[in-house]
Amino acid sequence: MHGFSIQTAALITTVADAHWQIVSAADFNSDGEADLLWRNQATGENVLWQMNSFSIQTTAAITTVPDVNWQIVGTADFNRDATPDLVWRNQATGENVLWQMNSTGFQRTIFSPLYQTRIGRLQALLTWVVIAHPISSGVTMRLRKR
Ligand SMILES: [Ca+2]
Ligand SMILES: [Ca+2]
Repeated sequence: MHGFSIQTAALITTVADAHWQIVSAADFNSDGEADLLWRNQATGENVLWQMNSFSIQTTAAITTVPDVNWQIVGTADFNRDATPDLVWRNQATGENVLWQMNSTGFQRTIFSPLYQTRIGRLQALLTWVVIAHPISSGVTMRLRKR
């Protein structure tokens, strides 16, 4: 590595079921610590681990999306409310959906999609990937061929 070195490494909780995959690491509750978003590739369940450095602070289930063709392909704050939002892409149909996320409650934070907006149907362009780009007035998206 050039200019980078590992400062600390620590084991976090083992998840034996390999269907669970980490699909995003972002600070979903704005406490300055990155959190881990998991998606089960078999059941479509989605779970957020709110992290405190290397330990799990709390876990919260968010809306299950049973159709596993839907995959989270991007995480960025699209509406500038300091909460990361989720970009979903259906690998079978090419549909793309943005979930603007919010957190409510004080001690027990609940994450849910605020609303869903269909952001484009690109059935013929399944080989394209979505890239989020921060710009001065917010975040825009563009597609790049794989
Ligand atoms: Ca956090
Ligand atoms: Ca947001």
